[in-house]
Amino acid sequence: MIINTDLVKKGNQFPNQIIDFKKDVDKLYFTTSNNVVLQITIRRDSVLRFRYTTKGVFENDFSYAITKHAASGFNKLEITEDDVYYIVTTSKLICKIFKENLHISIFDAKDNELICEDELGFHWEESYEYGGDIVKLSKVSQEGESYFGLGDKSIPNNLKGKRFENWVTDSYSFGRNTDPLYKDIPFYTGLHHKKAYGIFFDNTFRSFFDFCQERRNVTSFWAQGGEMNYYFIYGPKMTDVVSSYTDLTGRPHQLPPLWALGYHQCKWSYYPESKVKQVAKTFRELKIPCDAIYLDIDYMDGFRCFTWNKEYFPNPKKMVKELADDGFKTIVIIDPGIKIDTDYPVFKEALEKDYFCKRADGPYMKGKVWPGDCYFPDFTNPEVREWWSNLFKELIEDIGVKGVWNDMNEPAVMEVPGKTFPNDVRHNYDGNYCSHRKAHNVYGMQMARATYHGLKKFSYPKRPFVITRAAYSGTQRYTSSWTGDNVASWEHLAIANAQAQRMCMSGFSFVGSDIGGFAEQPNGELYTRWIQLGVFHPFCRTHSSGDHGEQEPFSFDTNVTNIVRKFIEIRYQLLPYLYTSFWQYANEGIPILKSLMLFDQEDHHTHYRNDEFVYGDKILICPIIEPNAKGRRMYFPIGKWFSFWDAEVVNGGEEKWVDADIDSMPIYIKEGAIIPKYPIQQYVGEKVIEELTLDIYFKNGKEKSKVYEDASDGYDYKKGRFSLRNFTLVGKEDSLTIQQFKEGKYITSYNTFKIILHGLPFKIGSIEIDNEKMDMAKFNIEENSIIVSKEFTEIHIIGL
Ligand code: MIG
Repeated sequence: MIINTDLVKKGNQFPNQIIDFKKDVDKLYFTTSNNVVLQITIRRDSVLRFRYTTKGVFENDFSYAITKHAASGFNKLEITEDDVYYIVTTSKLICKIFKENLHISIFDAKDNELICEDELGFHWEESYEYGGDIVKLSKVSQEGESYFGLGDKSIPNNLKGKRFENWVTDSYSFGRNTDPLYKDIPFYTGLHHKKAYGIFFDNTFRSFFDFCQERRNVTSFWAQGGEMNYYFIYGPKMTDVVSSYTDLTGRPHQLPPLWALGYHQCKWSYYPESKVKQVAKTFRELKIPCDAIYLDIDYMDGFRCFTWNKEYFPNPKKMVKELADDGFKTIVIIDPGIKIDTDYPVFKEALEKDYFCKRADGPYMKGKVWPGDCYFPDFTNPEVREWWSNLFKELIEDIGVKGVWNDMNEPAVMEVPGKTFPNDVRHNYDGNYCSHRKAHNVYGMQMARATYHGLKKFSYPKRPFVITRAAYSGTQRYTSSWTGDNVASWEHLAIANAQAQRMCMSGFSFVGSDIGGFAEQPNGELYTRWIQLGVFHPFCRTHSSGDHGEQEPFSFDTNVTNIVRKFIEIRYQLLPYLYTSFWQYANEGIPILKSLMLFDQEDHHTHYRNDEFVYGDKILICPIIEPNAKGRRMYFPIGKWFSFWDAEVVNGGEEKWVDADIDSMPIYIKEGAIIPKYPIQQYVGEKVIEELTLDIYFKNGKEKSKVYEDASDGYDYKKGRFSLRNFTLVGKEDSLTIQQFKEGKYITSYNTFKIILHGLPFKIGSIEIDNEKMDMAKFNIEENSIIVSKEFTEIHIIGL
């Protein structure tokens, strides 16, 4: 008898030829002679799911990423075969499965063009250490293909030529190319021959993506365990790819309260109470709009979650109320680590109820974080999540806190290799018991989810607000996010721009960076330039570690304060515009920031642009990201653009120099746009909006704009109490027509619009509003404006 005790490493294994095919409603099963099964699910005509097992049977099908609200259903499904392939045809796609080796090729059903094809296709290595497989897949990179997405990677837009790792990590003071970072969003978009498709690799193990780095014409992805399980999402428009991806992984369950789109001020840490109040007061004295102020870890008693340091904050309820009276919402931090302290009720209860994570052999997962030695709730256990959500009752209902900030939820552990839990820690994973290898990347997401449910419950009838650092695909349903511990440097300003754009194209739009930088200290110029970018990010918050001095809009010289105020005021004026973009994102998954290739993928120049982006769908932004700049070169997408500052017109389709001294930045409005504006407020709700300004930019042609409004908070909008104004502008050489079509039952507080006309190529002879001639004496010549009823259906402006 030969006894071989050495491991036989077989290396990569591959599927053999297909020997069996079965169809079960929307699922197709292809079995190979070596017992590999490929399951293809037809989710929609443009969305196919591919799932492989090497054991003949599939594991329980469970995903934290896929929402139960995802659409399904298709118009066409036809399956044919010839000697070489099985051919699956929907109304959008043709998918060929090679009988010989299970390789996949996918074509556009309209013109038969090749979109995506396997190179080695699915293959695997057995995982001798942990059981199961290391699952791998490689695809051919098509000619001229570019790659985008993948979450918060700190590099310029196109991912081609690079390799990435997904393992949610506390990356203090990360830099360009630091990988991995705080989030795992294993979703990318490929773009070639003007067509875009997406791949979402829904596998929570440590995963890797290689975009033509290892081999020039090959893109591959693999994970250290779990299933090869990915969704192929066809566009061909990149916005449709992102939108379908968010249909699968979800969109925010409700709009944020409007105040959450205001300006937020944060620091590690504002304490004691007198300091918090002084900061708040200074905002009001200097008339710098601000809606939220944050309490970092020092508000707690010995860093115990759900407690207060009574020396610094003797009466939190009173303080929170006084801040609220002045328009400030208080947001507090909550970390996952629960201090080991038998006199601490949260600890005691979790211990009694067996809610803490344990190591493989039984001991608790003990780790050092801010409170000292801690245990950590297993947020992948639904019962733990429910318990956790209830812990927010007092903070929200009683004390009046309006938002919660989840930090350190990678989870971060101090003074250990890897800065997180060891691999052997056990998790419930909603009944799919597993080790930390599988649960790590979703731990933070499940914590944020539990926090969100608590806030949703106790903030009712108002909307919840949560912010998280760690995330996996789907986290956008519950919470906003920031990009973690960046640095006050010019390079980081550029990184913040890249990360926010990348998060948006990865389905997660409610994001922003620590404005000014978390570590180290910006000078006034850097802070100013960062604010200029930050006010055009969906989430807008200054935050700093505080080790290096003050970082508020008024911590620099008065010139900085004045410019910063001016830009925060622009954010507040544009709130209805941002809110409309958010509504489009929450409804249709349309990214709030559109990198230029998302805005116009047909124009190949856009594929290589990084700095410029479109805010919403009408405002082109290009931040100044270098010191001492008096302007910069930027690319204008095809079409005409009006300067926000003086309505000067620029013809797009090329790169141009733009002046932008420190008090300015390049902001351009798309021709034909109708931009809604509110008056400047010091906080949302400070004023009753008595008039809505509509800035109208001429276009020779047609353009549509929308304005969405509702009660700014609460859930009435879900019952139809919203106001959606659909505007259609049609400009000709000697006339301009604006039509309004209104939907929804919400009645806005204002009764009139102030319409300001920009760039009319003709002199106005007469104006008709709903077929009645307007008295031209009412035309404000200085401002080029008219006041009209908000109920108008058509304005007709006729040239002389
Ligand atoms: O170990 O709570 O990213 O925003 O101010 C640092 C203190 C913990 C990291 C967060 C940062 C926060 C800080 N936290």
